[in-house]
Amino acid sequence: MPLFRSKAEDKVREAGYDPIRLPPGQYFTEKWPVLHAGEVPDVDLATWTLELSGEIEQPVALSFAQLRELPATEVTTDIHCVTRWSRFDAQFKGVHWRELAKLCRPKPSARFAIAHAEHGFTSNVPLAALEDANALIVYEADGEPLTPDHGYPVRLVIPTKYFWKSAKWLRGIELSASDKPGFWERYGYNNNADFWQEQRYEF
Ligand SMILES: Nc1nc2c(c(=O)[nH]1)N[C@H]1C(S)=C(S)[C@@H](COP(=O)(O)O)O[C@H]1N2
Ligand SMILES: [Mo]
Repeated sequence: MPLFRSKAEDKVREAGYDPIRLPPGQYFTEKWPVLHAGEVPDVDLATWTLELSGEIEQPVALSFAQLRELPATEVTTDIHCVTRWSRFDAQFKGVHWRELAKLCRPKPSARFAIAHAEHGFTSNVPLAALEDANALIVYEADGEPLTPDHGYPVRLVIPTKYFWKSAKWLRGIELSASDKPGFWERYGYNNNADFWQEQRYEF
């Protein structure tokens, strides 16, 4: 798609960014589209917990206040949706996995991270993708609390993968010795989801 590519790159250049940041088959948007299956959940912070489970030494359930008390990390990163929009320099604030790992102490057998969200939604990544310096358990985006449609109160952001891996309305992280394909992966999306290699769909 050379024509599409050059037009898409022109848009990136006009916006003042280096087009090398645009993965193949993507176009640049300044907006932040909303994408998910099902309804935006109603979340009650008073009963909300984030649960760490699976291949860990210490099961953990954190309230929202407890999560906010952990050391915070801020990350500026590009996000790439499989439906082809890319947004540059999105700002996220939250807790890095290393802080949660101190509490739950992953076992050596832990190789995959399964994100559990409201309504039974799951997404799966190798543990290394969760440990990435720019991956984050997020409660603020662009300087504001997450809005309900972007995952309030807490979402995952895994910037090394297509954005469907970044579960909104996160309720737990399960470490597993074996991989467990999540909602979109079972629907036919590529399990690895590397946007530089255009790993979009399995068929
Ligand atoms: N809980 C949940 N999280 C989800 C999804 C979903 O359907 N449910 N969809 C994913 C998809 S396909 C994308 S592209 C991103 C979109 O996030 P945004 O709406 O904040 O842009 O959320 C991801 N996280
Ligand atoms: Mo998506």
